[in-house]
Formats: sequence, C-alpha cells, structure tokens
Amino acid sequence: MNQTATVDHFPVLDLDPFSTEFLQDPYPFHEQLREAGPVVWLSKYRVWAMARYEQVHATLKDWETYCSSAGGGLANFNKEEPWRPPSIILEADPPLHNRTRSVLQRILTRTAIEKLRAGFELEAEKLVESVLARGHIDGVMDLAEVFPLRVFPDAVGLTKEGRENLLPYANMTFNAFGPRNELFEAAFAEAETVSSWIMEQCKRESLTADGLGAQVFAAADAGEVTEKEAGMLVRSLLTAGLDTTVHGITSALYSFACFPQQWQKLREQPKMLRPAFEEVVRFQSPVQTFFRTTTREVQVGETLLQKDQKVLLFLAAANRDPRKWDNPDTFDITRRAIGHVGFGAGIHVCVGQMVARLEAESVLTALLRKVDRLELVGEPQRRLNNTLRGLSSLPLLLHKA
Ligand code: OVP
Repeated sequence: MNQTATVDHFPVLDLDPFSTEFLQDPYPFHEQLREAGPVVWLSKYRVWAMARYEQVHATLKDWETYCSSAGGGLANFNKEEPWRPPSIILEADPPLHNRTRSVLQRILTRTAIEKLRAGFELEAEKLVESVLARGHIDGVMDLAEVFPLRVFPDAVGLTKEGRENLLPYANMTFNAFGPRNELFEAAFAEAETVSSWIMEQCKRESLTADGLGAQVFAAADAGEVTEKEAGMLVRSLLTAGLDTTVHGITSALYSFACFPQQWQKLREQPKMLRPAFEEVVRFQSPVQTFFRTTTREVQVGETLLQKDQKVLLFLAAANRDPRKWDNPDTFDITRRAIGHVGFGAGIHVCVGQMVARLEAESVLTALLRKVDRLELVGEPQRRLNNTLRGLSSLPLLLHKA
C-alpha cells in the first residue's frame, strides 16, 4: 500500500449534539469539541464537526467545497429523501442560489425594511405598555413570541386565520435539520395539517397586495423567478422569519435579565442598541448549528475529508472560541461583536438579518424607555430544539423607569 503524503489522523468523539444533555447545557461540549481539534469525527452520526471560529468561518465562506444543495441538516440529500422539497435559497448552490437570493435580498435590504419601522415601533410601544401594567410577565410567552407574531405575518401579507401554524412549522423545520430523535418526532405530530396550511399561504392569491410576499410575486412577474419559485421563496420567509426572531428577542431579554449592569449601560447609551443586539446574537447564538456537505476531497489541518461528507458547523461554539474572542463567555455590549457567525457568513449569510434587527430594536427601544430593570424571578425553562437555542418560559418582573 502506498503511503499518502498526508498523515490522516483525527480526533473522534462519541457525543450526541442533539441529546437532551447536550442541548440543555452545550457549553462544556462546545469546549470539548474546540479543544479536540480543528475538525472532529462524530462517530454517532458519522459526520465531521467544526467548532473553532477559524474553521467554521472558512467553511461558511467556501461554498464551492462545502455545498448547501445536499441539505442544511444532517440528512444528505444526495443519499436520502428530504422531508420536504428543499429550500431554493438555503438548500441551493450557485447559480440557482444567486438568482433566488437576489430576489429576497432586494426585498429585505435595510432601506426596503425601513418602511416597516414606524409600524413595528408602534406595536412594540403598545405591547410593552400592556406588559408593564402587569409587572410580572413571561418574557417568552408575553413578549418574545407575541411581538414577531404581531408584526411579521402582517408584513408578509398573510391572512389572519391559521397563524397558529407558523411556529409549529418552524419548529418542525429546525428540528428536521437534526436526526430523527424524539424532538423531531414530537415536532412532526401535526405535520400534515401544519404543512398544508403553510403551502396554501405561499400562493399568490393567499397574500395581500402590499406585503413582502406580494413583492416576491412581483419578481415572478418581472421574470426573475417562476411562479412556483416565488411560492417557494414565500415558504422560506415563513419558515425562517418567525421562530428565529422569537429566539433572538428571547436571547436579548434573557441576557439583559441575567446581566442587569449591561441593561443599565444600554439605558445610559441607547445609541449602543445595534452593537448590543450583535453581542446578544454572538453570546446566545439563537441558531446553534448548520451543516454543509463536501463537494470534493479537502484537507482540514492534518485531516483529509472525503467527498460527499456532512460537516456540522457549531456557530455557537465559534462565537465563543477563545482563539477569536477575549473573555468569550462574558456578555459585554461594548465589545466589537462584528464578525460573529450567528447569522452565518458568506453567500448564505442571513438574508433576513435586517428584519431580525428591526424587530429586536423595536422591542428593546420600547423597553429601554420604560423599564429600569428586567428582574429574573424564576427559573427559565429551556425549549429544546435540534437547531435553535431558546426558552419556553422566562419569568420576569419589569421594574418601571
Ligand atoms: C435560518 C432558513 C432556515 C430554515 C428554512 C429556510 C431558511 C428556508 O429557506 O426555507 S435560514
């Protein structure tokens, strides 16, 4: 047998990143993954994993070597049937990805989204006023879930009926990026009803004439995408646009409840709001992981990855890699959090990030004006998901300013 030029040895870990133990408290496991090496073999799922910032970032940037068309989750679409027709933006490579991306990108730019700001801020003021009157609230059920549901479906142009299907559908999709474990099965209990409602809302005739959905269909009228593709892009908006921002707002409330001095600092300098939310996303990483698939043999450190292998990217671990960040486990709104991979990086970087920021900023601005302190008055309850990190409950006492 010929000796290859590269010594091919690599760390092997048998941990399960989708187990209850891991998802409850991922941080010790993230450290173990980072310390094990630049790339690690996860024997339980027979996939590669990267948890250091340098490799996660480089992999996200190299879409030619690490493709998305074989799926953003554990399932390899080259070998397994996807649970739904793949997303034509998330689970697509150039050139298809470029064409679909440019449509959503134009609709979701900062200037396009600015038109929504006044309405979002008004809703946030009203909501914060009403929760403040109660004092004791649940940060998730009364704020983080309520606000996006009040503004986003209207912004897209959905009908009022059936909106209760939106979060269950997102829960299905984000669990479906993981293995077919108990979380996956539980999320899919009402899959048929939920999916068929979602698909119905993606049709041109289901959408109002003035929303983001109608703008996607305008791109079909202009010949940029087909009618069917427009529907699929609306599906992407509905899948990726709601639960993610629920988790982003939850992350902000949780961070500021845990670190009251940071809230005080932000109240003194409200101009710090944008960088503060960036730090929230770095620190909490509402989207914890994504997969890519190798399109060729590729060397990472001393390890040779074969073609058509799944690579699990720990965005959350990269966002707390001490090789990249000073005091990574400290929530500090004055740090330069830019460069975090909480929104991804490269050609697939979150296309909706301006909407996410606008929603978070609207809620936090209203709270900053009216709330002196967010006091944690009970044990937060984790909501476990194969991809998202969030809470089902966050007991808070809001102290009036
Ligand atoms: C976080 C994302 C997540 C889930 C679904 C889709 C996108 C989609 O395009 O359908 S990005």
